[in-house]
This record gives sequence, structure tokens and C-alpha cells, in this order.
Amino acid sequence: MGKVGQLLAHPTELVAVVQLLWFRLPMHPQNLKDSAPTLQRSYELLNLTSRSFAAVIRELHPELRDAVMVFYLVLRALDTVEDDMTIDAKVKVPLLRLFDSKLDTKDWTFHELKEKDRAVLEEFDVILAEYHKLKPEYQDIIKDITRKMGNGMADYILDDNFNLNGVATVKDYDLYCHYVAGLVGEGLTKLIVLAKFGDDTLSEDGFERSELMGLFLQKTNIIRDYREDLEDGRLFWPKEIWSLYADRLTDLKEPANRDAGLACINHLVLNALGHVKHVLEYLLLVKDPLTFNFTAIPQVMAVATLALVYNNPDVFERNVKLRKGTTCKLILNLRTLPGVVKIFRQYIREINHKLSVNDPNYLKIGIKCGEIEQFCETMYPLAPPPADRAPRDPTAMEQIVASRAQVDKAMQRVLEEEQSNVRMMLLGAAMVVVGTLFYLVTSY
Ligand code: IN0
Repeated sequence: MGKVGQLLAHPTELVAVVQLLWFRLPMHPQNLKDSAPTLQRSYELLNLTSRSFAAVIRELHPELRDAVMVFYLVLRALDTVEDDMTIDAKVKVPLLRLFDSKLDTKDWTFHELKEKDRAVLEEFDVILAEYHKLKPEYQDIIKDITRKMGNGMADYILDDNFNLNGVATVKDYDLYCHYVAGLVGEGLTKLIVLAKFGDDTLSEDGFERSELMGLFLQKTNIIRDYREDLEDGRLFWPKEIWSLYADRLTDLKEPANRDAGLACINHLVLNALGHVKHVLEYLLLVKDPLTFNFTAIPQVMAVATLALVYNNPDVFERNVKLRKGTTCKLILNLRTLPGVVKIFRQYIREINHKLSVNDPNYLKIGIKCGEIEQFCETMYPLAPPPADRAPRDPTAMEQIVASRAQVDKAMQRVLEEEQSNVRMMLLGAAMVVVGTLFYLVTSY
């Protein structure tokens, strides 16, 4: 079924697409018309590299918007260098290690890549112009993460064992995800806390929760992208897990090994689900509503993707992706913490329902889903407390949840206003159609 057909088959998703495209009420509309050409071009580059996520960044509070945009583009440039298989390791490794020093220049560019996002390197001077306009504290954070990530990536390129055999243990898997995604979490958290958009405690745990936010996203990508990565000759599923199910990672895609393949996917999903509690704890501490949106959207997409790939043989056949309409519906409904917790609950239940007794991890996955449900229940109880329960002081969690209620209520009102505008528009459109038909029928 084509994309339009899919939308017509899911009317609530169609309404969500209409609402998101034409009825979103931006809190801080961005007007780039009178801005510097380098700022305009930077946002164009952002659009070229990631359309949907670019829209989320553009909606951030102006205090953080440009810093996150520059951070994203610098990381994208680093990632593009790492991904490009056409340049020699002798050029690539020093480039990655010294990439942070390019941020001290005003006009560095690089033209030797063949990757699809090479424009960010060919026009790196544009990004540099905007980087130097950021507050020095924001620049320092971006530079520090670029240095750590570039060195981490270079270590992997030099690691022959990694190149030949991929990721060996679950510890190595976590370390690889640390370099490419955990560090992004650390950088973003530093930016968010500095801008006073998140609770100070977000950066007082040695960046553990920030790290796990990144790991949850990256592990979901790695499970989903099995087919694509295999075709590119890259192995990110950890051997410690897949070797329980096959002698070679490529064997898992054979139809004859379907049960083993599915059990392996489910094992990896179980591993990723281990981070959900920390993700929800993190989101609880993001105070600014737009920053909340920005941090919550990728996480909600990730849990929806995990439910999609769970026990799904299509992972071995083709690229599995969420429908566009589903993405729009999720983005609309996650503007409040209770909305996010509800969506997490819904997908965890979906995984639990798909659970098969034949799965070797049947018990462990069931227990993990139960734990997450229980955690959601402590945040937003579905059932009221029993009438005979003795009065007690609120727990720390209940206090934080209560302190956010005002912000969440305000966001809920914006959401409802948009929905009522969409309904009015659809009603108007329906009346025009009916009126036209009536006119046509009666005039012939
Ligand atoms: C991201 C993350 C991201 C956003 C918000 C908070 C985060 C906290 C910790 C770590 C990462 C966080 O989000 C993007 C989302 C994205 O780019 N989505 C793609 C869709 C897709 O399937 O790839 C899109 O085109 O919309 C993300 O995936 N990464 C990322 C990179 C830079 C920054 Cl500043 C933020 C990449 C990664 C590897 C997961 C960290």
C-alpha cells in the first residue's frame, strides 16, 4: 500500500498529519528572513540531513535552538567522516582525532568525501560562523564532546578485531554506543542544564541517565538496521548475544533459522528495555516544555520502533520503519509527561502481548515489562489509592510529578486548542463537499 493509502486506512493518523502540518501553534516562531546568510544556510543543511528532527530542533526555545542546531551539524560532520569508506584510514584517523581543533578555525572545509551528507563538510565554514556566535560556555561543551567522540571513533577504526568480527561482548556494545550516542546525551544535558531548562540533578549523576538516553536510541537503531548494516559490511549486534542463537550473524536471516533469529532480536530488545526506567527518570527532570518535546520525541519513537521490531521477521528481509502517520500521531501526543508515560506503557504492553512461551527469554522479558509498567504506575497511577490506605507523605517521585503538573496542564490546553481547530477545519471541509454535491445533484 502506498503512503496515501496507508494514511486513508488510519484516519486518526491522517488527522494527526493535518494537525502537525498546518495547525501546530509554535511557541517561539522562527523567522530566518532577516538573519545572517550563514544561519539560514545552517538550518538548510540541518533540513537536508534530517527533515523530521530538524523540525523538532527549530521548535526549541531561542536560548537553546542555535546551539543544538550547531551541535547536531558538527556531530553529523564527524559521523559522515567516520561512515565514508572511500577515504584511507591514514587520512581518516587523524581527521577524526583532530576534528575538535577545526572548531578553532573560521574557514575549514573538506571536499574529499563521497557520502550523502558530505555538504556539511564542504560547507563547514558556514557552521563555523554560527559556532563562533554561540555563548563561549556552549562552544566549550560542543568542542569537548567532539574531541571525545572523534577519538572514540578513531580507536574503533584502528581496532582490527572490531573491523573483522564486529562487536564482541555486551560491554563492548555499550562502549561503542557510548562513543556515538552516550556522549551526545552528556553534551545535550550540559547544554540543557546551563540554559536552566532542566533540573540541576540531571548532571549530578555522572551523566549516567544522559548516557542511557543515548544508548536506548542507538541500540534501537542497531536492532532495526540489521539488514542495512549487513549490506554495508558492518556488524553491531554483539557476538555475546547472537552466538547463543547462530554460528554466524548472517545465518540469522535465513528462513530456516527463523525461530533463532526472532529469539535473538527479542534478546536484544530485552537488553535495550533495561534503559527505559532511566529514560523516564530523565524526562521527569526536563522542565522547559519545548526542551521536553525535543528530548522525548526520539525516545518515544525508539520505544515504538522496539515494539515494531520485536518478534518481527521483516527485520531480516528489509528496512522496518514506523509509518509517517504514526510518527505524527506520537509527536502530537507526547507534549506532556503523562502523555509520554501513557505511550511508553502502550508499547510495553504491545511487546508483552507479543511474548511467546517458546521464547528462551520469555520469563525475563515478561518480568522486565512488568517492572516498567510498575514504574509508570508509580509516576502516574491508573487506579486511585485504596480508600483505607493510611495518609502518608508524598514520595520524592510524587513531589516531582506534582511540581510539573502546571506545565503539563498548559501544554495539554495548547494541544486541545489545536485539535479543536483541526476539527473545525475538517467540519468546514466536509460541509463544502456536501454543499457542492447537493448543488450538483439539485441543479441537474
Ligand atoms: C540526537 C538524538 C537526541 C535527541 C534528544 C535528546 C537526546 C539525548 C541523548 C542522546 C541523543 C538525543 O536524537 C536524534 C534523533 C534523530 O536524528 N532522528 C532521525 C530519525 C532516525 O531514524 O535516524 C531523524 O531523521 O529524525 C538522533 O538519533 N541522534 C542525535 C544526534 C545528535 C543530537 Cl544533538 C541528538 C543520533 C544518535 C546516534 C542516536 C545520538
